[in-house]
Amino acid sequence: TLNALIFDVDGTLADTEELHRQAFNAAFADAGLRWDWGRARYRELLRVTGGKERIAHHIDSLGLGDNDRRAALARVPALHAAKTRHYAALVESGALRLRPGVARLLREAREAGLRLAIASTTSPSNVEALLVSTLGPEGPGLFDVIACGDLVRRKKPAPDVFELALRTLGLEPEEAVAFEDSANGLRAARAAGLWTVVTPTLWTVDEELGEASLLLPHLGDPEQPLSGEPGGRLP
Ligand code: XBP
Ligand code: MG
Repeated sequence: TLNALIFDVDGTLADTEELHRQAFNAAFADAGLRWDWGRARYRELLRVTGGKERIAHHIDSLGLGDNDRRAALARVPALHAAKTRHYAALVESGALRLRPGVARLLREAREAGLRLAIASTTSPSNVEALLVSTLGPEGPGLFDVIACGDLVRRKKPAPDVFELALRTLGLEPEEAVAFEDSANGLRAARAAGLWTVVTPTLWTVDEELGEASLLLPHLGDPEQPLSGEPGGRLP
Protein backbone atom coordinates (compact mmCIF):
# COMPACT_ATOMS: atom_id res chain seq x y z
CA THR A 1 0.00 0.00 0.00
CA LEU A 2 1.01 3.59 -0.57
CA ASN A 3 2.90 5.05 2.39
CA ALA A 4 5.01 7.97 1.13
CA LEU A 5 5.49 10.54 -1.62
CA ILE A 6 9.07 11.34 -2.65
CA PHE A 7 9.67 14.68 -4.36
CA ASP A 8 12.46 15.98 -6.52
CA VAL A 9 13.03 19.69 -5.77
CA ASP A 10 14.51 21.53 -8.76
CA GLY A 11 11.87 21.74 -11.49
CA THR A 12 9.31 19.70 -9.54
CA LEU A 13 8.47 21.62 -6.35
CA ALA A 14 9.46 24.92 -7.99
CA ASP A 15 10.91 26.02 -11.31
CA THR A 16 14.33 26.89 -9.92
CA GLU A 17 16.59 26.49 -12.93
CA GLU A 18 16.52 30.14 -14.04
CA LEU A 19 17.81 31.13 -10.59
CA HIS A 20 20.46 28.39 -10.67
CA ARG A 21 21.54 29.69 -14.09
CA GLN A 22 21.80 33.27 -12.83
CA ALA A 23 23.73 32.10 -9.76
CA PHE A 24 26.28 30.20 -11.89
CA ASN A 25 26.80 33.25 -14.12
CA ALA A 26 27.17 35.56 -11.11
CA ALA A 27 29.83 33.24 -9.64
CA PHE A 28 31.71 33.18 -12.96
CA ALA A 29 31.59 36.99 -13.19
CA ASP A 30 32.83 37.37 -9.57
CA ALA A 31 35.79 35.16 -10.43
CA GLY A 32 36.65 37.28 -13.47
CA LEU A 33 35.75 34.50 -15.89
CA ARG A 34 34.06 35.35 -19.15
CA TRP A 35 31.80 32.30 -19.08
CA ASP A 36 28.16 33.25 -19.49
CA TRP A 37 25.60 30.48 -19.79
CA GLY A 38 22.66 31.60 -21.95
CA ARG A 39 19.33 29.81 -21.68
CA ALA A 40 19.88 27.55 -24.71
CA ARG A 41 23.34 26.53 -23.47
CA TYR A 42 22.00 25.98 -19.94
CA ARG A 43 19.26 23.71 -21.22
CA GLU A 44 21.96 21.48 -22.76
CA LEU A 45 24.01 21.67 -19.57
CA LEU A 46 21.03 20.46 -17.51
CA ARG A 47 21.72 16.99 -18.94
CA VAL A 48 24.65 16.95 -16.49
CA THR A 49 23.22 16.72 -12.97
CA GLY A 50 24.93 18.47 -10.08
CA GLY A 51 26.37 21.96 -10.18
CA LYS A 52 30.01 20.96 -9.64
CA GLU A 53 29.71 18.29 -12.32
CA ARG A 54 28.06 20.83 -14.65
CA ILE A 55 30.93 23.33 -14.28
CA ALA A 56 33.50 20.55 -14.81
CA HIS A 57 31.65 19.44 -17.94
CA HIS A 58 31.75 23.03 -19.23
CA ILE A 59 35.51 23.21 -18.62
CA ASP A 60 35.97 19.93 -20.48
CA SER A 61 34.08 21.39 -23.44
CA LEU A 62 36.44 24.40 -23.76
CA GLY A 63 39.22 22.47 -25.49
CA LEU A 64 41.93 23.72 -23.08
CA GLY A 65 45.43 22.32 -22.92
CA ASP A 66 46.21 19.88 -20.10
CA ASN A 67 47.64 22.39 -17.63
CA ASP A 68 44.95 25.01 -18.20
CA ARG A 69 42.27 22.36 -17.91
CA ARG A 70 43.68 21.07 -14.62
CA ALA A 71 43.97 24.62 -13.25
CA ALA A 72 40.38 25.37 -14.25
CA LEU A 73 39.08 22.14 -12.70
CA ALA A 74 40.86 23.02 -9.43
CA ARG A 75 38.68 26.14 -9.24
CA VAL A 76 35.40 24.18 -9.38
CA PRO A 77 34.83 23.83 -5.61
CA ALA A 78 35.30 27.57 -4.96
CA LEU A 79 33.21 28.53 -7.99
CA HIS A 80 30.43 26.21 -6.85
CA ALA A 81 30.54 27.56 -3.29
CA ALA A 82 30.13 31.08 -4.68
CA LYS A 83 27.27 29.87 -6.88
CA THR A 84 25.55 28.38 -3.83
CA ARG A 85 25.83 31.71 -1.97
CA HIS A 86 24.32 33.59 -4.92
CA TYR A 87 21.54 31.02 -5.24
CA ALA A 88 20.64 31.25 -1.54
CA ALA A 89 20.45 35.04 -1.80
CA LEU A 90 18.20 34.82 -4.88
CA VAL A 91 15.90 32.27 -3.21
CA GLU A 92 15.77 34.28 0.02
CA SER A 93 14.74 37.36 -1.97
CA GLY A 94 11.45 35.51 -2.48
CA ALA A 95 11.71 35.13 -6.25
CA LEU A 96 10.25 31.60 -6.32
CA ARG A 97 6.78 30.14 -5.95
CA LEU A 98 5.82 26.49 -5.67
CA ARG A 99 4.52 25.01 -8.92
CA PRO A 100 0.72 24.72 -9.28
CA GLY A 101 -0.89 22.09 -7.08
CA VAL A 102 2.25 21.33 -5.04
CA ALA A 103 1.14 23.02 -1.80
CA ARG A 104 -2.26 21.37 -1.95
CA LEU A 105 -0.80 17.93 -2.67
CA LEU A 106 1.65 18.24 0.25
CA ARG A 107 -1.14 19.30 2.60
CA GLU A 108 -3.65 16.67 1.49
CA ALA A 109 -1.04 13.90 1.52
CA ARG A 110 -0.14 14.72 5.11
CA GLU A 111 -3.83 14.83 6.06
CA ALA A 112 -4.23 11.39 4.49
CA GLY A 113 -1.41 10.06 6.69
CA LEU A 114 1.21 9.74 3.96
CA ARG A 115 4.83 10.54 4.73
CA LEU A 116 6.75 13.06 2.61
CA ALA A 117 10.37 12.86 1.47
CA ILE A 118 12.81 14.78 -0.74
CA ALA A 119 15.24 13.20 -3.21
CA SER A 120 17.32 15.97 -4.78
CA THR A 121 20.63 16.44 -6.56
CA THR A 122 21.18 19.85 -5.03
CA SER A 123 22.56 20.62 -1.56
CA PRO A 124 20.65 20.44 1.75
CA SER A 125 21.13 24.21 2.22
CA ASN A 126 19.50 24.94 -1.15
CA VAL A 127 16.58 22.63 -0.36
CA GLU A 128 16.13 24.20 3.05
CA ALA A 129 16.24 27.74 1.61
CA LEU A 130 13.61 26.85 -0.99
CA LEU A 131 11.27 25.13 1.47
CA VAL A 132 11.47 28.01 3.95
CA SER A 133 11.00 30.67 1.27
CA THR A 134 7.97 28.97 -0.34
CA LEU A 135 6.30 27.14 2.58
CA GLY A 136 7.43 29.24 5.53
CA PRO A 137 9.54 28.24 8.55
CA GLU A 138 7.58 24.99 9.03
CA GLY A 139 8.31 23.91 5.43
CA PRO A 140 11.33 21.65 6.05
CA GLY A 141 9.54 19.95 8.96
CA LEU A 142 6.79 18.67 6.64
CA PHE A 143 9.30 16.19 5.24
CA ASP A 144 10.33 13.08 7.15
CA VAL A 145 13.43 12.61 5.01
CA ILE A 146 15.54 15.07 3.00
CA ALA A 147 17.94 13.03 0.84
CA CYS A 148 20.42 15.12 -1.15
CA GLY A 149 23.03 14.79 -3.88
CA ASP A 150 26.29 14.90 -1.95
CA LEU A 151 25.09 12.27 0.56
CA VAL A 152 25.31 9.57 -2.11
CA ARG A 153 28.11 8.38 -4.36
CA ARG A 154 26.34 8.70 -7.70
CA LYS A 155 23.95 11.52 -8.62
CA LYS A 156 20.83 11.11 -10.79
CA PRO A 157 20.26 9.35 -13.22
CA ALA A 158 21.67 6.76 -10.78
CA PRO A 159 19.01 5.55 -8.30
CA ASP A 160 21.16 6.25 -5.20
CA VAL A 161 19.32 9.28 -3.81
CA PHE A 162 15.90 7.61 -4.17
CA GLU A 163 17.28 4.43 -2.59
CA LEU A 164 18.60 6.52 0.30
CA ALA A 165 15.17 8.13 0.77
CA LEU A 166 13.45 4.71 0.73
CA ARG A 167 15.99 3.19 3.11
CA THR A 168 15.60 6.08 5.56
CA LEU A 169 11.82 5.81 5.36
CA GLY A 170 12.13 2.04 5.85
CA LEU A 171 9.99 1.38 2.76
CA GLU A 172 9.99 -0.82 -0.32
CA PRO A 173 9.68 0.95 -3.70
CA GLU A 174 6.08 -0.36 -4.08
CA GLU A 175 5.10 1.69 -1.03
CA ALA A 176 6.05 5.09 -2.48
CA VAL A 177 5.51 7.30 -5.52
CA ALA A 178 8.16 9.63 -6.95
CA PHE A 179 7.52 13.08 -8.45
CA GLU A 180 10.03 14.31 -11.04
CA ASP A 181 10.40 16.84 -13.85
CA SER A 182 13.33 15.60 -15.94
CA ALA A 183 14.63 12.60 -17.87
CA ASN A 184 17.57 12.19 -15.47
CA GLY A 185 15.22 12.22 -12.49
CA LEU A 186 12.80 9.83 -14.16
CA ARG A 187 15.61 7.38 -14.91
CA ALA A 188 16.80 7.60 -11.29
CA ALA A 189 13.34 6.97 -9.85
CA ARG A 190 12.61 4.11 -12.24
CA ALA A 191 15.96 2.50 -11.50
CA ALA A 192 14.99 2.60 -7.82
CA GLY A 193 11.81 0.71 -8.75
CA LEU A 194 9.42 3.60 -8.10
CA TRP A 195 6.15 4.49 -9.78
CA THR A 196 6.81 7.98 -11.15
CA VAL A 197 4.67 11.05 -11.85
CA VAL A 198 6.49 13.45 -14.19
CA THR A 199 5.56 17.13 -14.54
CA PRO A 200 8.05 18.73 -16.97
CA THR A 201 8.84 22.44 -17.15
CA LEU A 202 9.77 24.32 -20.31
CA TRP A 203 13.38 23.37 -19.51
CA THR A 204 12.69 19.62 -19.72
CA VAL A 205 9.55 19.17 -21.81
CA ASP A 206 11.55 18.08 -24.89
CA GLU A 207 13.39 15.36 -22.96
CA GLU A 208 12.75 11.61 -23.13
CA LEU A 209 9.86 11.27 -20.65
CA GLY A 210 7.81 8.47 -22.24
CA GLU A 211 8.63 5.97 -19.49
CA ALA A 212 6.78 8.01 -16.84
CA SER A 213 3.99 6.11 -15.09
CA LEU A 214 1.96 9.31 -15.35
CA LEU A 215 2.98 12.36 -17.42
CA LEU A 216 1.13 15.56 -16.49
CA PRO A 217 1.76 19.22 -17.42
CA HIS A 218 1.70 20.08 -13.67
CA LEU A 219 -0.01 19.00 -10.45
CA GLY A 220 -2.57 21.83 -10.41
CA ASP A 221 -5.98 22.40 -11.93
CA PRO A 222 -6.12 21.45 -15.62
CA GLU A 223 -6.37 24.98 -17.06
CA GLN A 224 -2.99 26.15 -15.69
CA PRO A 225 -0.32 26.72 -18.38
CA LEU A 226 2.94 24.77 -18.45
CA SER A 227 5.49 26.13 -16.01
CA GLY A 228 8.64 27.80 -17.37
CA GLU A 229 11.30 30.25 -16.30
CA PRO A 230 10.11 33.70 -15.18
CA GLY A 231 8.46 35.30 -18.18
CA GLY A 232 7.55 31.93 -19.62
CA ARG A 233 10.02 32.04 -22.50
CA LEU A 234 12.83 29.81 -23.57
CA PRO A 235 15.10 30.37 -26.59
C1 XBP B 1 18.75 19.56 -10.43
C2 XBP B 1 20.11 19.88 -10.79
C3 XBP B 1 20.93 20.65 -9.90
C4 XBP B 1 20.84 22.15 -9.97
C5 XBP B 1 22.13 22.71 -9.42
O1 XBP B 1 18.61 18.15 -10.57
O2 XBP B 1 20.61 19.41 -11.78
O3 XBP B 1 22.22 20.30 -10.24
O4 XBP B 1 20.66 22.59 -11.31
O5 XBP B 1 22.29 22.36 -8.11
P1 XBP B 1 17.37 17.34 -9.99
P2 XBP B 1 23.74 22.38 -7.38
O6 XBP B 1 16.17 18.25 -10.04
O7 XBP B 1 17.21 16.18 -10.95
O8 XBP B 1 17.70 16.90 -8.59
O9 XBP B 1 24.54 23.46 -8.05
O10 XBP B 1 23.45 22.68 -5.94
O11 XBP B 1 24.36 21.02 -7.58
MG1 MG C 1 14.44 18.14 -11.21
